[in-house]
Amino acid sequence: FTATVLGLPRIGPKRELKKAVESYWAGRIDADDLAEQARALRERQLRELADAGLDSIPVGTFSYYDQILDTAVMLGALPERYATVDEPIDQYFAAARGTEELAPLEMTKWFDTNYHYIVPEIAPATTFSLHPEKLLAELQEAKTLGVAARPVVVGPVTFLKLAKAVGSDEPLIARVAELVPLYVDLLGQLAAAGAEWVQLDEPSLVTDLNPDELGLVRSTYDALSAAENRPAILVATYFGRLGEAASALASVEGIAVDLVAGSEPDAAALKGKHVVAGVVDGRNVWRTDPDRALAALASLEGVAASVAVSTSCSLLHVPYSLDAERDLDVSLRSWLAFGAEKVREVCALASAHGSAGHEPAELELTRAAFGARRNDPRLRRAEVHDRLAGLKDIDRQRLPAARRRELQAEHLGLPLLPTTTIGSFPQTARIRTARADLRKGRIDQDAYVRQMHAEIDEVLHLQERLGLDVLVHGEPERNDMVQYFAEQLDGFAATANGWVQSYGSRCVRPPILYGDVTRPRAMTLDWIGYAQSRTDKLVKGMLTGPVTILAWSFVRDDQPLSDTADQVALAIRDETVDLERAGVRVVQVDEPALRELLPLRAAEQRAYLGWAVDAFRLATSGVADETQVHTHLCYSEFGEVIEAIAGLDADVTSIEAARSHMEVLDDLNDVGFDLGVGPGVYDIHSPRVPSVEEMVASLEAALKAVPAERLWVNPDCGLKTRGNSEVEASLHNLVAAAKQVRTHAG
Ligand code: THG
Ligand code: ZN
Repeated sequence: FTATVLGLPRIGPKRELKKAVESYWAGRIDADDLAEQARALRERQLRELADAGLDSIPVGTFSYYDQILDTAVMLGALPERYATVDEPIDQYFAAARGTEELAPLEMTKWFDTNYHYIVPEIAPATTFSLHPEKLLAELQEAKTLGVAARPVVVGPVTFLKLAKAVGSDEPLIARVAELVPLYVDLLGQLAAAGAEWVQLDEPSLVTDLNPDELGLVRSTYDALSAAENRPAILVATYFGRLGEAASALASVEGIAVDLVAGSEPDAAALKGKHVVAGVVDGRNVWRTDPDRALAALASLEGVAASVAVSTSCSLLHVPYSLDAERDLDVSLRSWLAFGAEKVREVCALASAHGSAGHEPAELELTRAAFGARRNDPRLRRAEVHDRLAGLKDIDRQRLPAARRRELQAEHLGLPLLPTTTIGSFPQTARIRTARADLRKGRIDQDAYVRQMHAEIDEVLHLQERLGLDVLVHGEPERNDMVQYFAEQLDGFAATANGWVQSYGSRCVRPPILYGDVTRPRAMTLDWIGYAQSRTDKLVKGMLTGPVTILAWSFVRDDQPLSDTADQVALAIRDETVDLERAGVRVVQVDEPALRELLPLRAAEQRAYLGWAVDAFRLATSGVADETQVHTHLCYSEFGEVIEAIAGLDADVTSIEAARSHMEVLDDLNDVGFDLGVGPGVYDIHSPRVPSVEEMVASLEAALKAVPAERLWVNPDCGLKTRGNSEVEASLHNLVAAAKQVRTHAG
C-alpha cells in the first residue's frame, strides 16, 4: 500500500461517541443503541477515508473508552474483581471508571501526549487468553463495506511495558513469551478473515530499552514472524526516533517510522522492508512542508523495498476536520491541517511521490500556504524578539530562598502552618450559565461582571468565615486554566469544534499557539484586584505557568519550544508585576503539566527540564522578594522531575500527597528542597468530607519531614469539580486541624 494513516480518532466529528457513551452510563440508551451508534460512526469514517484515497485503512483503533483497556480485554487480562459485574460491556466500563463498589483501574498519560490510557493490572496469577471478537467484528464490518482494511492491535511489548505489575516486583516484560502464542493465534485468525497486513503498535520501541528488553523484542517478533498463517506484519513505532530497537525487527515485513518526532532509523534496519513513512504530523495541526516530506520519501526509497506515505502517529491526537471552523482567521486556517486535511495531504504526497514530477494541485496549495505562514508578520514581532534577546540571568533570579523567607515573614504576617486552597472553588451551574449567557449575548458585560463580583464576594466571605489565611477569588470567570489565558494573549487562536479526546469520554479543545506571544492588556488584574479590594486578608493571584500553557496547546513548530516558552513566560511575568502593583502580595503560577512534556529518552530530559525551569523562573522573578510566589503541581510521583521542582524556586509549592501518605516530602528532602511546601492534606478527587483527626494525622506525618516554618496546609488540588456543601465542611475541618497542630508545633 502507498497511502495510509496509523490510527483514527473515534470520539466523533461532533463528539457523537462521547454523547452516546455518556447516555449509556446514564441509562438513557441501552447497549444495542450504543453499539449501533458506534457502528454508524465507524461506517461513515471508513467511507470517508476510502473516498479520500487511502489504499490501506486502519481498523480496530475504535474504542468505547481506551485502546489499552481494549487490549487488556482482548488478552483476557481484566482483573478478577470486575467479573462480579454482569455484562461484559459493564465490566469494561467498571474497569475504566469504577462502580459504587469497585475502584477503577488507574489512568496515566500516553507517552508524551495529552491522551490518558487505562493502566492494566497484571498479577502473578493473571493468565492470558485471547478474545479477538471486537477486532474481528470491526474487520468484518470494513470488508462488508469493501474497504481495504488493515487490522491494528497494540503489540505485546508495549502492552506489557505500559501495564502495572501487582503483587510482584518483576518487570512484566519478562512475561512476553506468555503472550506470543496468543498473538500467533490472533494472526492466524486475521489471516483467515482476509487481512493482508496487520499493524502491531509498538511505540515503546522508541523509548530507552535495556539489552534484556531488546532481546525480548527480537525473540518476540522472530516468533510472530515464524507463525505459519499470518498477514504481513507492520510494526508501528511513533513518538520518537526508532533507534536501538530497529535491529530487533529484522524478521518483520514492514516498519512504520515517525519522521516528525525523530530522524530516519539506520538504513540497515529498513533494508528490504515496506517502510511506512510518517511524514505528516499526526499530533500537531500544521500543514506539512511538501518539499521536506518528498525529500524524506525519496531518501527512504533508496533503502527500503517500498515506501508508503503516512501520518507520524494515530490521528487520535488532532481534531477531526477544519470544515467545522467557520470563524478562524483565513490565513491562519490556510496553514492548518486537522484530521481530514491530513488524510488529503497523505494522499497528495503519495501520488506526487509515486508519479515522479507530476504533482497534484493540492500540493501546490500546501506549498503556497506553507510559504505564506513563514512570512506572516504575526509570527515575528520585533518587540518580542528584542525583549528576549535582552534577557539576562538576573531576570530569572530572586534573592536566596532563606532571605526571601525572612522578608516575607515580616511583610505578610502569616501564622505558622498557614492555610490556603489551590485556587478554584466549585463551578456551580449558576456560574456556567452566566458564562454561557454572556457568550450568547443574553446578558451584557456589565451584568456579567456584576454577577462574577457577587460570586467572588460569596467565596471570599466563606473563606473569611472559615478562617483561611490566604484567600482566593475562586476563578468563577474561567473555563479552562489554559483556554482562559490563550483567549487573552495575542499569538493564540481558539477553535470552535477542535475537540481532542483526553480520556474516556472527556475531551479538550486545545488553543493554537501560532505566532509570537504578547499580552495586549492585563488578564486577571480586574478580578484579583476586585477580590483584594474586598478583604483585609491576603488574596492570592492565580496564573497558569508557561510550560502548562504549552503542554495543553497546539504549539508552533517553527522555532524551539524553549523560545516559545520564554515568550509566554514574559506575558505571565508582566501579569505578576501588574498584580503586585495593584497590591497583591501572593501570586501562584501553576505548572500541573511540568512532567507531561518530559522527553521519552533520558538523554533529552535534562535539556527540557533546563528550559522549562528557566521559563518558570522568568515568569516569576519579576516581582519583589517580599512578594510570595506559589506554584501547584497536580501529582505526587515526581521521579525524574524532582530536582526541577526545587529548581523552580517557588516560595511555596503545593502538591498532591493525600493519597501517597506524605512520602513525597522525603523525596523532596533528598534533593535539598528547603522552600515552603503544602502537601495536600485531603484528596479532592472524592466527595468524602475528611475528618479533623485524619488531617491532623497528615500534618503530624508531614512535620516529621518538614519544619513547621515551611509547612502549609491545603487540599491537594483545585475545588472546581466539587459541591459547595462538601467544600465548606472539608475546609472547616482543614482549618480546625491546622489550628490544633499549631498549638503544639510552634
Ligand atoms: N485543561 C487542559 N488540558 C488538560 C487538562 C486541563 N489536559 C490534561 C488534563 N487536564 C485532562 N483532564 C481533563 C479533565 C476534564 C475534562 C477534560 C480533560 C473535561 N472536558 C469536558 C468534556 O469532555 O465533557 C469539556 C470541557 C469544556 O467544555 O471545555 O471535563 O484541565 N486544557
Ligand atoms: Zn492539581
